[in-house]
Amino acid sequence: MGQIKFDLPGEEILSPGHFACPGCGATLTMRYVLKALGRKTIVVIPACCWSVIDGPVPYSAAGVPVFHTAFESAASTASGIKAGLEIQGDHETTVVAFAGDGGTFDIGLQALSGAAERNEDFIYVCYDNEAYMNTGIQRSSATPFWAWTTTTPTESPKAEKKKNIVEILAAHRIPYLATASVAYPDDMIAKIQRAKEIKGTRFIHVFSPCPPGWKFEPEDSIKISRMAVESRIFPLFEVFNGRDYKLTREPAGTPVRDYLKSQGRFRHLKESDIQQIQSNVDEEWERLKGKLTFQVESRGKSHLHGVVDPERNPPMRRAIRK
Ligand SMILES: Cc1ncc(C[n+]2csc(CCOP(=O)(O)OP(=O)(O)O)c2C)c(N)n1
Ligand code: SF4
Ligand SMILES: [Mg+2]
Repeated sequence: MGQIKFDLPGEEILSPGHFACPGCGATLTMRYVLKALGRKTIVVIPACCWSVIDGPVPYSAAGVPVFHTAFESAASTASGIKAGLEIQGDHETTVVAFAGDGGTFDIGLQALSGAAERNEDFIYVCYDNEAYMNTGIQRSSATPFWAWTTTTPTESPKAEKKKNIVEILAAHRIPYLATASVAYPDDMIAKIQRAKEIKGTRFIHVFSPCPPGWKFEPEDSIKISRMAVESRIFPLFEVFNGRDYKLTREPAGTPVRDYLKSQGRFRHLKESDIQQIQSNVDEEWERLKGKLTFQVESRGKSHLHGVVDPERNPPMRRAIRK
């Protein structure tokens, strides 16, 4: 595949002196989030790899104020910080909860659901590396079906499917949610910038590869992320008000086999397991297709925007329906 070059907008806010492993998707995610939001941002980080990546006190690689909070409380802490800023008359600063999949799909879900139900005014970014990486690669409810982790060894890999966090958040009817991938930084930055313009709870679910946790070489992070999108394992889309679904990239529909073969955590899979995973992915894709409200945006041609509920949010340009 030829080289793709991007002109990434925005200032480089994340400093290079961080503690992440090479090829860390979670760190690229933070880099793009900060580029998209700028310096008037406060980041809330619960216990996760990013508690370490940011650096030891008094150092911080993030380049913006960071509030390190308890594992289960990213969404409630972000709600409180936003409320405090409002009381001080600061209506400008963006508050971002930045949490892993364990802190989002599992232990932080109650606080997140409460905040989403109240439509608290912050952006929640879940960097999903599909396990509890910081404590040694334990299974989370975001771990994919049949994957190896240290708590789901190859003799009994994870027998449950990945929890559909996007559908859970969509059921809260929040104004904006989107999936994003570090392999498509232009798409991710556009989504974060769109989220910034909307008031209320906004949720971004980012596919964030982890070389030591998934067992692959750091230089393959982007290739693997691209394979996840193109095989429809992790489609890129947006949901407005829990109702209007819009695909932002038409996936090629490549077989899941290449993706699975690229990582040691799937090394134990038999051909029948791969077929099972392919049929699971096909089923989810058909479900998603059935929900799409919008045409796919072809770069530089159409200008489709979602409809945001005017009662909860400032009006946006109307979308062109199918
Ligand atoms: C209440 C509580 N339980 C357990 C822990 C230990 N702990 C710290 S980070 C972490 C894993 C976090 O996983 P995830 O949210 O997926 O982020 P990642 O480490 O993968 O970046 C765990 C279990 C904790 N800090 N607090
Ligand atoms: S263990 Fe994974 S998520 Fe954590 S810093 Fe290393 S690459 Fe990033
Ligand atoms: Mg994780």
